[in-house]
Amino acid sequence: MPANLTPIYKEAEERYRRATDDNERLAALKEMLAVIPKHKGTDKLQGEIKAKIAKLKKSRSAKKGGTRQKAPDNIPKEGAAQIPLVGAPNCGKSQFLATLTNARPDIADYPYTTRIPTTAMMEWENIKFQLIDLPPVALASYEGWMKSLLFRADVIFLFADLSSDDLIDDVQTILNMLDYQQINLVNPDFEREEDQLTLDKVWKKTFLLANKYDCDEEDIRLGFLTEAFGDRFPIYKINALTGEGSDELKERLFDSLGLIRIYTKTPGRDAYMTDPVLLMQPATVADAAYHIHKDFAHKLTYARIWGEGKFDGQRVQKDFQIADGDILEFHL
Ligand SMILES: Nc1nc2c(ncn2[C@@H]2O[C@H](COP(=O)(O)OP(=O)(O)OP(=O)(O)O)[C@@H](O)[C@H]2O)c(=O)[nH]1
Ligand SMILES: [Mg+2]
Repeated sequence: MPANLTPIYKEAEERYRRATDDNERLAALKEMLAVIPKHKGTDKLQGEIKAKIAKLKKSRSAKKGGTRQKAPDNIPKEGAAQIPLVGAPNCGKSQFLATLTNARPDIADYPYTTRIPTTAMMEWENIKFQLIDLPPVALASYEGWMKSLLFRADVIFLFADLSSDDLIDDVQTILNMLDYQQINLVNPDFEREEDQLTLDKVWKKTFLLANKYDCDEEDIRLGFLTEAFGDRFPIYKINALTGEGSDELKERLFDSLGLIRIYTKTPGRDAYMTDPVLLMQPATVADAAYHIHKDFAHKLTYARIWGEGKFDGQRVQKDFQIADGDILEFHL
């Protein structure tokens, strides 16, 4: 039986031949299918068009899947510490990030808003901490890349939601899940003893953030939270909408890192106080010089120091212990 194709069909077919991308091809094929005379003589042709449409749709959705944003399992560290925000759905992690940094993550009053990590810098005095907003740590969303990020973290901010009656269970579930992953959350003051050294377990200094401290019955729930976890973690009352409570937290965070800030100057000039060198405690004049340049440390003969408990410009040797806020002038 002849197909008897109409001019309107032939036009659509011509468009299909000339199409330069899959969207145009798909649109033309659909039109061909819509206008093709429907009788026995075109059955085979209709089948071919349908098969082409199906193939194109499949390849388009495969491409879409391929370009979907992928979560990284390693985020290069910046600033004084890398700190993932860990918590149950909806506890206010993204709100905290939005209020304390320049980032603008999605925030919503429904769970599972955050799907991939967002990184942003939180300022404190003249240094910055790197926060990572994560999807909730819950069975429904926990993926391998999250484990990798948590393994690399310097400190963890664990969130509890003071507006939720489930807050104790939520925190406990997270602790259990992470424990199962060999990630043990500990008090920032915790010092690991030699006999606690295990190769397959990591220990992460953790602050418990009791968020939504502006909600109804917040003090009652805070009481339950303190009873359950107050011995294990320091608890900070936070209002992520305003940032209230975060100053105290940031100060304690810096203390927990065991870092000191050192400033350098050249003779006859003032020190540049906005850009400190960060060193692990305990540190000496030689460590500070080494941080600036390896050769510098070798050539150094002495330094002059300004800081608490020292005479201004006091002459010190390489092995002199330095403290947070000291200004150093190196002499070769
Ligand atoms: N009243 C009050 N509401 C808050 C506070 N922090 C967050 N919220 C609100 O709680 C809801 C959830 O906040 P999100 O920041 O999206 O929560 P999340 O933890 O990132 O949620 P997921 O991405 O789903 O894990 C939003 O409507 C926020 O505005 C707070 O301290 N007080
Ligand atoms: Mg979020």
